[in-house]
Amino acid sequence: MARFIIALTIVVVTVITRISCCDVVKLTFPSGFSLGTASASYQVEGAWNVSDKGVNVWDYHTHNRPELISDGRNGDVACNSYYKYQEDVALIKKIGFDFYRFSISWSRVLPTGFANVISEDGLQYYKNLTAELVANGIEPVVTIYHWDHPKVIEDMGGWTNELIVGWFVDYAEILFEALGDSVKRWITINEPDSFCNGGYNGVRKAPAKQIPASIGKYLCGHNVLKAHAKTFRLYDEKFRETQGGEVGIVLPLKAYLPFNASYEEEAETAFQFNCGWMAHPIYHGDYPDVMKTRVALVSEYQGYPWSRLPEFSDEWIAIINGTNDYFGVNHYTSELVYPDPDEEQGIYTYDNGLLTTVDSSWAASASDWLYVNPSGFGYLLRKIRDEYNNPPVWVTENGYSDSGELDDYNRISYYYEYVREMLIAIKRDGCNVEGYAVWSILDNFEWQDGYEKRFGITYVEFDDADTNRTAKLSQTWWTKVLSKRKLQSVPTSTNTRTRLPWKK
Ligand code: GBH
Repeated sequence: MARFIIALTIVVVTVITRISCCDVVKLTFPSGFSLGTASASYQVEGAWNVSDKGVNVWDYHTHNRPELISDGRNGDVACNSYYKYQEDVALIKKIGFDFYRFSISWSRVLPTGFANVISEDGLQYYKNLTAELVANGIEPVVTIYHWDHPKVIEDMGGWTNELIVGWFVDYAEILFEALGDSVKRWITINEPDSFCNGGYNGVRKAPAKQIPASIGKYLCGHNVLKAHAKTFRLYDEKFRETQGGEVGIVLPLKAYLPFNASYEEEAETAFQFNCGWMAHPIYHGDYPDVMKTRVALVSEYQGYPWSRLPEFSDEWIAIINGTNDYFGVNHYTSELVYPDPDEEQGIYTYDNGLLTTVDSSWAASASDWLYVNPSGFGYLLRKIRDEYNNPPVWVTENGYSDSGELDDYNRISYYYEYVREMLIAIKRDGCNVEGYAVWSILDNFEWQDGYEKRFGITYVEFDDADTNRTAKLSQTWWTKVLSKRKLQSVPTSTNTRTRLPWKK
């Protein structure tokens, strides 16, 4: 009998624990949680040469090196959002999002690249878009820079020239002045790792400069940190008191998981090279120790008389330290990390000394870099909580690519699983996530993948002059999620509408 009672107690306790666990992670959004959707100027606007707009690096890159874009296409027209912004806003409202994250095209606002000429038309477009959002009760979240800087600045070295810091701050100041009464959440720079690596250490992103041995990449990151910090300081000095907004940077973060239990330290190193590269200087002052020692070591091995990772003066460390009002995270996927076996033979190929792979159980997407591993999202959010003293986090992008299916069950299940992980991280683990954005509201120009990889919850007919939009099933699903403020189950696949043969 005693045994039976003990057994019964165990069962009851287990059930209660389970229930309270599930209660904690009921799939509702916390009150005050902000749900939005995102885009970027070059990916959606089109209108690449209207009015007095200047040429930016992506105009130049796609026009001059179409062979570097998988379908040879460009953002000249894209989604036509320059002309269709009212339709876009109406759609965002209909779906029920709280905020819209869009970016500003530097060369549309400053045709010469510099602050000597401000394009009235260019600025007016962003004033109109912002006003339209506000009038419809949608919060504007503005990215100052999402990869499309003026070509003239690239002619002078772009992000590898420290003078860009001043030019960037001039540009940001014009935006704070023009839009800051309505815009309360600013993102200085989107994903330094992506354009510094893709653009100055390879050819996947503009300006496609293959500067050897990550020298260009690290220099780019160095100047990004300075530009971000100076912009933050400017906001503090001139705008914060009257405008009362928040300023942060957005980092592209993968979850780096140990390939097996003995590679915890390697996973930590991968995290520091990815997230810590930008976040450590911003939250703790200076680059992570492991980055400094590893890059110095490999640089020496390669015969450089100095480390390819630049150094900050004490002055710059102080300027950069503490310049994030919130932590912006773009998250899509995970990787498994293990040590490069060559290093045992004394051969140093990679600054971080690591190789990565993916688990064969992770579902694929249309993008070669995106595999589905929802638990990585929770892992990453807890890591940020622990590493940076639980800062307020805004997930500024999360999404899944396919080739344009209208009944996009894979996308719905991706969102369900990933958002569920996020809700658990918030409710069970106390991660301070305040907002989340769906990438993307529309199919759009996917950089080196052209129009072939689609991330939208809305289908866009790029071959039609009207660039018509059609709801995908995931759009309908998000509409329901937003109206209930609760995750909805994933519909099971019945008949599948494949991508449209568009009817004119
Ligand atoms: C985001 O980057 C971008 O902010 C957004 O503009 C884009 O549309 C969206 O993702 C979907 O791609 O070239 O093989 O070295 C996501 C993070 C980081 C993913 C760079 C692709 C390049 C892999 N990206 N990464 S590779």
